[in-house]
Amino acid sequence: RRGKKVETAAVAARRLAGDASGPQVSIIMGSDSDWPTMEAAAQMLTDFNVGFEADVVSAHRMPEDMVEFGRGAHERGIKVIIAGAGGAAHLPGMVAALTPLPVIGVPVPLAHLDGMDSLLSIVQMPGGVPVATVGVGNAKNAGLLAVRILAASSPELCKAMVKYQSDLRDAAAGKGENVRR
Ligand code: RP5
Repeated sequence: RRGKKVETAAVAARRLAGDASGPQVSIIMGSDSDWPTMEAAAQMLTDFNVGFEADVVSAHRMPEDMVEFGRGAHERGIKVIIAGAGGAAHLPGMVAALTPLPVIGVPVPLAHLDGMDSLLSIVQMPGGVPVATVGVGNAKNAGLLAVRILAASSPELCKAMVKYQSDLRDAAAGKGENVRR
């Protein structure tokens, strides 16, 4: 990051989300340094026209803010939380303990251990406190999973997801033609 201007998560989220009022999804992360990974979730939500907010809520450096966020998210109308963190990645699990909402965890890979530390910290939750964990660095799938959760009660979003899947199929089949030739 040094020497390079990095757009902060909150600023970039405002840019992507436009004027979206009443966000349905909250994207939180342990540090601004997680944003280059987490941005893919914001992009998916933007593509499906789902309102979201994004900010840094560090479990270790801002524990009181994390508790306030976790206790209040559902009262603010948030429906799904996407939480990303790297290393000793306690944020998704702690927020899942505080909120009744579904929490999707994104293991952010850091310089050491290739994200295995983040993955195991997020995925190994005790029974009773679920975190839907996506693959290491796969914030795109976190965004898509949030859309699918919302689509269960939104015919419009469900239709958009069916179209997305049909496009995926066409793209894959198109590539297959090249292989067969
Ligand atoms: C974690 O520590 C964050 O989620 C981030 O992945 C990692 C490093 O944070 P910085 O030192 O870059 O702020 O809590």
